[in-house]
Amino acid sequence: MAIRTVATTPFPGQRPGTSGLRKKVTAFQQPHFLENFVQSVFDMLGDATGKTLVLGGDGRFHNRSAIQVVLKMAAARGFARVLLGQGGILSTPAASCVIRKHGAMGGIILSASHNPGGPDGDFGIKYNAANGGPAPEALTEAIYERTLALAEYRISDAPDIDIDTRGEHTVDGMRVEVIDPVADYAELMAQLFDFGAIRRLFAGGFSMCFDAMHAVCGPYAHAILEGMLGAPAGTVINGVPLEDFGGLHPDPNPVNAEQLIELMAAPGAPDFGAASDGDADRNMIVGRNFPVTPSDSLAVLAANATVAPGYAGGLAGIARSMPTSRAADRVAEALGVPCYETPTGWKYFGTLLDAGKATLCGEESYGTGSRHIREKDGLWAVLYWLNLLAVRGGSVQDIVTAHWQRFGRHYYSRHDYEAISPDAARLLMQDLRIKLAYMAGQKMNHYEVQSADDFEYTDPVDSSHASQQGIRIMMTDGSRIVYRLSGTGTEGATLRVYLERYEADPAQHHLPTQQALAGLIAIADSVASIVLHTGRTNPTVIT
Ligand code: VG1
Ligand code: CO
Repeated sequence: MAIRTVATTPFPGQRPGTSGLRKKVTAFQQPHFLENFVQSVFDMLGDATGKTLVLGGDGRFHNRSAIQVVLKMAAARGFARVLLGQGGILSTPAASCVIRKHGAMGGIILSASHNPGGPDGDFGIKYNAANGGPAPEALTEAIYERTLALAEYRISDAPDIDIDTRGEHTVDGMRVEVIDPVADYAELMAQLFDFGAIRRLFAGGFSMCFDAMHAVCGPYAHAILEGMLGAPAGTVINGVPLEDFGGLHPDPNPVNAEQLIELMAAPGAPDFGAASDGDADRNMIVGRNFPVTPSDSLAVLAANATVAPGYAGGLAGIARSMPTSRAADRVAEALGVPCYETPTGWKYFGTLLDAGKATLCGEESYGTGSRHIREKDGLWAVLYWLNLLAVRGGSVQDIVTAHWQRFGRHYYSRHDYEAISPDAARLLMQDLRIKLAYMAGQKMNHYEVQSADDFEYTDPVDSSHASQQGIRIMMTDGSRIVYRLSGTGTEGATLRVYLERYEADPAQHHLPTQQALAGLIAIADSVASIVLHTGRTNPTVIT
């Protein structure tokens, strides 16, 4: 067997976005496309001699053939060992867990997360560092620069290996250990949560529906919920990972997880519902006829953190992405701990977690996580809720409404305008930036603008800087409108408009969300001239 050096030419668009490089499967199927990116990642890493790489993916179409390519390139790069999830499967949180537990140099995760899959869908790849977290911006930019200059890559001509049989294999002298994708992760969960209490909850007749959306969480949810915790068989639905997610859009929100939402609203609904996304790092929590917003979920977990044994010592701090509602800030204030506001994307939480400054983190996009790994973690959040329900009793709705009574309610919604023209999206943002300087003090309906800016962030740990992270319009009553462009889409541009209104009065906590936000929604449209720029009169998705 030999290592071949293959001549190649750069692909112009290989800049990682909010979470890795995502493109259509057809883009990844072009000769050299995947290889170029993997070589560019490898070129940015130090000496791999004696080092371990973790490898796995969310099982979507193209995963299995991409795994073979990465293995052969890792052998050519000189890695001593690869830990590969059986069948090429590792959820994003499990990959983070395995990297940390086994002291790997890093990991490659093949996933386009919440993006649709299948031959006409999306594929993706991201590199996670030794702390188990997504490569920081400086590294992803260096990788991108490298893709633009790449002239060759190195790959072994060893044959494909059997990725479905656990145990040791060899690729050109490099050891490949095919591991159980669930075991390390399940062991970690059992350390963090009171599995005894949750087992008793299920034994007492508590019912749940977990929708794995035919994505990678299925095996994890089956093993942990139905296996270790004794939930009845059938608790997990859509639990078999499929290459095209069975045609579902594996994004756990009330629009895409329609089956779960309907079930939770029907007579005789289970006590508790949850769903996770393509790579199992997102979660949606649903009570009986009562979806919980991710921002509220973060705040509720933070306020009740000590119910779980892994967090019995309390929180050092909370971190949330800028567009996430400020419900968590109120909890942090009450607990007397700091609340950090970061740009969108889990990579910005890494330094805070490594430095012990934050214990819990969250994003409005159905992402919650903690210091236990360096990625958001869907099933972890679900287990946290189960632990809370087991200890506190009552329903999801009871817990959330009691939380609102104590802290006030942050009405929250995100309006997405998908697949709009990139030029129109850029113009809209440019126009908004020009308007920023004149906005403070302006009266809009019954709101008054307190301040407006383009969010910038300086990392309190390593002082790295990120600018143009979203335009914020902040009202004197604490309400906010935020605009930013998505960094994960693969078709045109996606405009996200985030709306938040604070309501202290419990008598006003029962309003339908869109109604409560109607005034802000009208302002958001007129300030940014959304209809004019995009030609759209309505958002594509409202969550
Ligand atoms: C979106 C979300 C962001 C999340 C990212 C990755 O990014 O808004 O909060 O971290 O997806 O999630 P964007 O740039 O499209 O708004 V996942 O589960 O797709 O890796
Ligand atoms: Co995801």
